[in-house]
Amino acid sequence: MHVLRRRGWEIPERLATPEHLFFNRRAVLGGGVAAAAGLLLPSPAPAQRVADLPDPTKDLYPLKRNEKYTLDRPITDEKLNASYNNFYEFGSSKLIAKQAQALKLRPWVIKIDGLVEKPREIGIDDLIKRMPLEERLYRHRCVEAWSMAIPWSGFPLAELVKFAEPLSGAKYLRMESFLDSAVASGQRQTWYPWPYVEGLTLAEATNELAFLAIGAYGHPMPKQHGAPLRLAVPWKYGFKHIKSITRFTFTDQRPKGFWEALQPAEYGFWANVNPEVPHPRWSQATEQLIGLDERRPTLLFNGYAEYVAHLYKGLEGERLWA
Ligand SMILES: Nc1nc2c(c(=O)[nH]1)N[C@H]1C(S)=C(S)[C@@H](COP(=O)(O)O)O[C@H]1N2
Ligand SMILES: [Mo]
Repeated sequence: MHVLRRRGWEIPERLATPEHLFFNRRAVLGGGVAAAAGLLLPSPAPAQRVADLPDPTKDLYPLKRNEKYTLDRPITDEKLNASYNNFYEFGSSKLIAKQAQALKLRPWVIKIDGLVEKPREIGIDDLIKRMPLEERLYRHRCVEAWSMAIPWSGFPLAELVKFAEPLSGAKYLRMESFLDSAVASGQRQTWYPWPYVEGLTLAEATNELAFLAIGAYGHPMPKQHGAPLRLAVPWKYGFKHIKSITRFTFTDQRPKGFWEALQPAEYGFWANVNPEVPHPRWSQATEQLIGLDERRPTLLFNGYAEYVAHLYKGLEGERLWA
């Protein structure tokens, strides 16, 4: 069975057809692909077969590490990181890794719309092919006062912005996660404002630190970390790091994030890390390093001030730190 599925990837049709059309057609045609590949075996149900395809990005790894971004702490143990997650689509506990395996990663179509030259849809693999890939070591500081350090693989968000060709009126980038309550049980909890949304100013989105991750720890992104495409903005609290993105919208309206929509008294748009500004219910002065028996003082902008402090000049009157 494995060989059959693998060959499905190698047929010329895949190379000649935009990915999202290919997948859609394939799902419709079912056994047609196997027939085209000259295989006469009966094929399993199309939906099941699409979900079981091997990850087409796995041969990209390992990616070359960009040594510019260094850590002041060890990389978090991979197993721990993969079993301690926030992904409310799959429940409010940290133990959602198992449930998250229900997420189907292909086809994965990304919509780019709003104030752009030309709205478009692009399959994740077609997008990845166009982007300059690298590995970066980033700190991650959750608003809940714990932190990790992760080797992400991916590409600068600025490259996606360039690809999208925003119009001059675009001031913000709104990002949206997948919406599928059939696989994500948390999305059946209708009191949450699904889908998960986050936003950045265009100046933030094109800052060199803003990164779109497609992998972690030298391989494709585990589902629980937000495969196949997840944001990393390490100077901001963790909830800005939207997972499993399906849509990028360029707009002149400040986007309202999932947590801001749910609890505006506690969570806002900027959400920059600042140890001196407490959350309404707890201090942000220190953080627990996950996997290490250690609490450390939290750093302003999570230690990334030299890259991003200039973005907030003149905005001191705003609520920059929640
Ligand atoms: N779609 C989506 N993205 C999300 C979340 C979520 O619940 N849903 N949680 C956020 C929070 S609060 C954190 S701390 C990080 C956790 O990422 P990790 O599980 O890879 O550590 O994801 C962020 N992105
Ligand atoms: Mo978080």
